[in-house]
Amino acid sequence: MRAAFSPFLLLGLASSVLAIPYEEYILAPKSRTLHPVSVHSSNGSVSHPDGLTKSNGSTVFSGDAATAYDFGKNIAGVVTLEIGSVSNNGSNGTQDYIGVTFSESSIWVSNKSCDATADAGKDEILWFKVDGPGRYSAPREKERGAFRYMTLVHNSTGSVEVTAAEIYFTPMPHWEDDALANYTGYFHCDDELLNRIWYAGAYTNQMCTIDPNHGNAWIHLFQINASISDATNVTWYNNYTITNGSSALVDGAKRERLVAAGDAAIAVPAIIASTNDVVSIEDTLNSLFVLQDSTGMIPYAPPPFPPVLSHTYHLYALIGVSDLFLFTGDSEYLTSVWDQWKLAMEFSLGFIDNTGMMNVTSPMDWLRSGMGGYNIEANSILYNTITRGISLAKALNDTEPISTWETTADKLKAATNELLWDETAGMYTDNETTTLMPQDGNVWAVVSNITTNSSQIEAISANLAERWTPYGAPAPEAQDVISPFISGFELQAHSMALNTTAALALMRLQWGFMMDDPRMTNSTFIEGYSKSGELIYAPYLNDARISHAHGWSTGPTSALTFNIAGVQLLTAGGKTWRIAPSLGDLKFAEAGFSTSVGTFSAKTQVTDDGFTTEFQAPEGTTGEVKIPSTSCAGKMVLQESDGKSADINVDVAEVEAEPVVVPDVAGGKWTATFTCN
Ligand SMILES: *[C@@H]1O[C@H](CO)[C@@H](O)[C@H](O)[C@H]1NC(C)=O
Ligand SMILES: *[C@@H]1O[C@H](CO)[C@@H](O)[C@H](O)[C@H]1NC(C)=O
Ligand SMILES: *[C@@H]1O[C@H](CO)[C@@H](O)[C@H](O)[C@H]1NC(C)=O
Ligand SMILES: *[C@@H]1O[C@H](CO)[C@@H](O)[C@H](O)[C@H]1NC(C)=O
Ligand SMILES: *[C@@H]1O[C@H](CO)[C@@H](O)[C@H](O)[C@H]1NC(C)=O
Ligand SMILES: *[C@@H]1O[C@H](CO)[C@@H](O)[C@H](O)[C@H]1NC(C)=O
Ligand SMILES: *[C@@H]1O[C@H](CO)[C@@H](O)[C@H](O)[C@H]1NC(C)=O
Ligand SMILES: *[C@@H]1O[C@H](CO)[C@@H](O)[C@H](O)[C@H]1NC(C)=O
Ligand SMILES: *[C@@H]1O[C@H](CO)[C@@H](O)[C@H](O)[C@H]1NC(C)=O
Ligand SMILES: *[C@@H]1O[C@H](CO)[C@@H](O)[C@H](O)[C@H]1NC(C)=O
Ligand SMILES: *[C@@H]1O[C@H](CO)[C@@H](O)[C@H](O)[C@H]1NC(C)=O
Ligand SMILES: CC(=O)N[C@H]1CO[C@H](CO)[C@@H](O)[C@@H]1O
Repeated sequence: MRAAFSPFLLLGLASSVLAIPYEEYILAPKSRTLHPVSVHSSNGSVSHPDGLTKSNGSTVFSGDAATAYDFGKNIAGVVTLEIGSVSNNGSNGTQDYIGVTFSESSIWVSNKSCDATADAGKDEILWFKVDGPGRYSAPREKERGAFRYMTLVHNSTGSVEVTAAEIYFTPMPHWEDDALANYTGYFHCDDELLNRIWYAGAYTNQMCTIDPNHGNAWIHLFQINASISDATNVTWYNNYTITNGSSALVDGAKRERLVAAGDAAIAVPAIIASTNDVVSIEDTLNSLFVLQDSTGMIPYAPPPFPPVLSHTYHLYALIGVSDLFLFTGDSEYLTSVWDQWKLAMEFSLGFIDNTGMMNVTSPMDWLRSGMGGYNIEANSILYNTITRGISLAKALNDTEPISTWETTADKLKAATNELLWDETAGMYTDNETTTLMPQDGNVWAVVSNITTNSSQIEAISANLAERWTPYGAPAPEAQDVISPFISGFELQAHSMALNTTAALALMRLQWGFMMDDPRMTNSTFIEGYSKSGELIYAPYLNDARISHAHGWSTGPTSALTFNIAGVQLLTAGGKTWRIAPSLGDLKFAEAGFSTSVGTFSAKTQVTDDGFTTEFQAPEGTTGEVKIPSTSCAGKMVLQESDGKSADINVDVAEVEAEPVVVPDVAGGKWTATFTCN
C-alpha cells in the first residue's frame, strides 16, 4: 500500500477548507455505533418497545415475546445488548435468554430465524444467556454482514429488561471511525430518484468492503441442500480469512463475502466515482493474482472453493487491473503484475481456435446458463481485454506483444461478426448453434467495441429496450432473471448508442424499483430478482439467501458520473480526459471526483437558448469537451476562470446528431457556454 493513494491524504487537505458536496445524501454513518430508528413490529408482552431506538431505554420482554427493529437502511456489524434486570438467572433451575435475528428484507423478519446465507434453510438465532445486568456483545465471528431489521426474542416464563441494543458498524474497516461518510466524489441532478440511486450505489460498495478476516466460514458448503429447506437453525460464522491486507471488496455484504472479479468490473468504477478507495481494489486484485496457476489461469472464486476456470471471470481480473491503472495512473502497480497479466492473456488466447474465436469450455460465469462454444459475451470480453492489453503495453513501453495482439483482435472481431451477428434481428446470437439473443453478450458487444458500425449499436440498444418489463431488463440467457449486474453494462450500451434517454429510463425503471419497493432496503441494491418483480432469483432455490447489497448492482453510480454529468478519464490517472455532459431529459447535472492526479468535475445547466458547463481538471493535464449533439446552430465559448488560457470560440453549424468536439483544452477551471443563434 502506497501512502500517496490513501483517501485520507486527499481528504486531509480538502476537509479543513471544503464541505463535502451533497453530504446530506450520503448513507454511510458518521459514527460506527448505531441504534435502531423505529419499531417494525412486536408480539407478546413487550413494554415500551420503542425505548431501544435510543441509547438509554428500558424495554421489558416477558414470556414469549419479540420485537423487530428497523435501522431505516441496510447496515452491518456486531450487536451488543445492554441488560437491566433479569428474573431468572439460573439459580433456581430456570434461565433467561435473549435471542437476536437479522434480515435485510422485511419479508424475512422473524422471531425464529435470520434470513439465509446458505443454499437452504434459514440462519440460526444468535442467543445470549443473560444472568444479570451488563453489556452482552456477540463474538466477532457472529458479526452479520448485512441487515436492515433486527428482532429481539425472549423465550421463557420470566422477564428481561433491555436498556440498549446497539450495533458496531464493521464495513470499511480501514477508514477512520469518523470518516465513513467522507466521500471524494459527488453527484447531483434535478431528479431526486437518480440522486438517491447514485448514493445508494456508493453505499452498497462500502457495505461490500469488509475486514478480510471476516469472510463467510462456509461451514455448510456442498452440505446443505433443498431437502432441509425448512431448517431454521443453520449455523453461520463470519470468521474466514479471504485476503491479505486491511480491507477487501467482496461480491455481497451478507454473502458470499468473497472477492469476485466479474462483480468488481461494475463496483470499481463506482468506487472511483464516490470514495476513491483504491487500497481495497488493490488488495482484492492481489488476492486473485496470487491464485494464478502455472498455466496462467486465475480461478473463478478463491478458497474455500476449488480453483475452477471461468473464461469470463479470468478476463475480468485483467480488466480490473486495466481499470485500476486508468483511474490511478499507478504504473508501479501495473508493472508489479504485468508479467502475470500477460501470462493470463496468453492463457485465454490459447482457447482461440482456427476460426479466430475462443471456444468456451467452462460453463462458469455470472450464474447464467448455456455458457459454452463460440459465446458472444465471452468473445466480446476477450476482445475488450486484448484492446486494453494493447493500451497497457503501450503505457509500459512493452512493444513486444502488441502486433500479435492487434492481429488477433482484428481476426476475432471479424470472425465474431461473421458467425454471430444476425442482421435481420439486429442482435448477436448467444453462440453458433442457437437463436437465443442474450442480454449479456449484446451489451458486452457494444461495450467492448466488437461491433463494426454504429447502426449495430443503435439496433442492439433499441432491441434491448423493447424487452423491458415493468421491473427492468430481463436476461433470456439466465431464465429471464433481472440482473442488475448485466443491466449495469446495458446502461453503458445505451449511452454508447447515444440514447441517454434510454439509459436514464432504465435507471429509473429498474433501480427505481430496487430503491422504492418496500421489500428492499431503501439504501443498497439487490443482486437479482424475477422479471415479474418477485424477490426470487432463479439460480437459487432459497429465496431468503438473496443478497440485498451487491456491488455488481451499482452501475448507475459510475454511469451518472461518467456518461450523464460527463466526467471521463481517458488515460492513466486522468492525464487526458473528456468532459461530455449528456443530460437527456435532465435540466441540470453535476458530478466530481478526485484521483491521485487531482480533482475532475463538471456542472451543466440547460438554459433557454443553450447550456452552460462549468468544469475543472488538474493543472498539467489536457482534455476535450464533447457535446453529443446540438439542436440548433450557435456558438460555444470556453473561458478559463483564472485567465491562464485564452478563450476558445467555436462556431457550430446546425448538425444532426454529430458531436461537437473542442480538443486540446488545458487543465484548469473553465466555463463552456453554448448559445443558439
Ligand atoms: C425462580 O423461578 C421462578 C419461576 O420461573 C421465577 O418466578 C423466579 O423469579 C425465579 N427466581 C430467581 C431468583 O431466579
Ligand atoms: C409476530 O407474529 C407474526 C405472526 O406469527 C409474525 O409473522 C411476525 O414475524 C412476528 N414478529 C415478531 C417481531 O415476532
Ligand atoms: C430459550 O432458548 C435457549 C437458546 O436456544 C434455550 O437454551 C432455552 O432452552 C430456551 N428456553 C425455553 C424456555 O424454551
Ligand atoms: C471526515 O469529515 C468530518 C467532517 O464531516 C471531519 O470532522 C473529519 O475530521 C473527517 N475525517 C477524516 C479522517 O478526514
Ligand atoms: C469460526 O468460529 C467458530 C465458532 O467459534 C469456530 O468453531 C471455528 O473454528 C472458526 N473458524 C475459523 C476459520 O476461525
Ligand atoms: C469446443 O471445445 C469443446 C471441448 O474441448 C469441444 O468438444 C468442441 O468440439 C469444441 N467446439 C468446436 C466448434 O470446435
Ligand atoms: C449455446 O447457447 C444456448 C442458449 O444459451 C445454450 O443452450 C447452449 O448450451 C449453448 N451451447 C454451448 C455449446 O454452450
Ligand atoms: C515510456 O517511454 C516514454 C517515452 O520514452 C517515457 O516518457 C515513459 O516514462 C516510459 N514509460 C515507462 C512506464 O517506462
Ligand atoms: C472501435 O473499433 C473501430 C474499428 O472497428 C475503431 O475504428 C474505433 O476507433 C474503436 N472505437 C473505440 C472507442 O476504441
Ligand atoms: C431511445 O430509447 C427509447 C427507449 O427508452 C426509445 O423510445 C427512443 O426511440 C430511442 N431514441 C433513439 C434516438 O433511438
Ligand atoms: C428512503 O430513504 C430516504 C432517505 O435516503 C427517505 O427520505 C425516505 O423517506 C425513505 N423512504 C421510505 C419509504 O422509507
Ligand atoms: C441445518 C441444520 O443444522 N439443521 C438441523 C436443525 O436441527 C435439527 C434438530 O436438531 C437437526 O436435525 C438438523 O440437522
